[in-house]
Amino acid sequence: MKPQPALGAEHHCRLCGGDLREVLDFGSQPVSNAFVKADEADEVPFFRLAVGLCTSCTMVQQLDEMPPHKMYRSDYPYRASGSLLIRKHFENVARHIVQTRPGGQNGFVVEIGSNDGVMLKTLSEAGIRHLGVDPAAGAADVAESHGVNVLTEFFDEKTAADIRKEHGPAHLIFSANTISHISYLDSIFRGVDSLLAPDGLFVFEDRWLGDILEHGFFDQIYDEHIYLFSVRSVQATAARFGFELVDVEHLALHGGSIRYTVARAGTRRPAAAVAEYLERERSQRVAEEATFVRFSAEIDRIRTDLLDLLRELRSDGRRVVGYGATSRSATVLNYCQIGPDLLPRVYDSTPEKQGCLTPGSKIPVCPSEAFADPYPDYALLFAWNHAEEIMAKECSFHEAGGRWILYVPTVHIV
Ligand code: DWN
Ligand code: ZN
Repeated sequence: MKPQPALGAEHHCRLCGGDLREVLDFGSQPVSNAFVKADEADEVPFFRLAVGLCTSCTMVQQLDEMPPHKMYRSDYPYRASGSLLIRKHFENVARHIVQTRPGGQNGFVVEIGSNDGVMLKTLSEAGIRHLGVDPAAGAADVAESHGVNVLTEFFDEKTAADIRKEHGPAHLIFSANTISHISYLDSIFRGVDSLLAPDGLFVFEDRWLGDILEHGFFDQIYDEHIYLFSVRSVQATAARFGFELVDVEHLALHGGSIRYTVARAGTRRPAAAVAEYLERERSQRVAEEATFVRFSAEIDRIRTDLLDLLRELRSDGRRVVGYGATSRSATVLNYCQIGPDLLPRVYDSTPEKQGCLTPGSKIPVCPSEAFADPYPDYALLFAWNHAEEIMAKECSFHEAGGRWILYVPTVHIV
């Protein structure tokens, strides 16, 4: 994966306008959640998935991007409630909000990217004034069926102004795995500025660049992840719009995420954790090109090892399948050029994905209920972030002699 040397930077940072140094190039990649039927498979859009490092604010971001309406269609298949781990996580988030009651009795909570209501439904049950904002109509319908108030829109400064006019100020704006997915962050922060109460908080969770680089999670790079946030780049971005990063909390979710707490500048004393994580990132050199040169060599190592293993197993007549038709699998399958010849099917529990083909690589997605009919010899686990839950659920596979293949941090079998 040889990134093109920047001959006079043709790409500029979306936030500060600084020069972007190209550091990773995964080539042509599809819309990662375009799980469609066979007759539509050739219409799946592709783009060049390349990543740049801003030489001034250090924000890591995609050089090109897939238009949002092509990614977050009404039939966007991802359902956050699809995993016990995720449901528990957001029940804890919601319980904390119910206990702390931002804004008091009549407080108002807005969630950007509310998906199927996995978090907000607990607030709804507790009678807290709330509003989810999510463009994916299918997921929003599920949320509404659980009594959640949803606005089926993209969140930006116009939507924020409309919400403020109708509901008044928000005392908490929460978001998970969404803010890093939105290229027009300037409009997001201006929207938050117009909607948030003077002493309100903007809290968002996103996977952390530190863990991606440390553990080789290259599959966290796909169309939806426009930015790979670090504490330093989020701090710089918040400051650009009159906000201040006042706290950070590390979460194990998705291989390692950070919960960022942002307040209006000067309204709260930053917690010690902010400086601690800035120091960790400095010592980990997350804003240095050399770190990405090493990372890119690791990615190529994984590709070579994974292809060698799958080809060897095939020539030994072993039956190998995939498990978890994750968005992340798009990068692995298309960058490694893995198709139905090496992986005849992928099992997944999401009804919206079953009976479809994986984007680009066109591997059939089958219901996970059929995983045991009959068990394969090996299963390549794309949903490694749910390994504990899946391996417990499928323990009979292992007892029957089946083995899991994992590809991060390196290719190995368990
Ligand atoms: O950032 C994002 C995260 C939060 O969710 C989004 N951009 C899109 C999506 O990413 P993902 O598809 O990589 O998410 P997950 O949670 O890693 O996907 C897990 C997949 O595995 C789902 O398709 C469901 C499937 N699964 C399964 O088949 N059996 C999951 C579990 C727990 C299972 O038991
Ligand atoms: Zn920048």
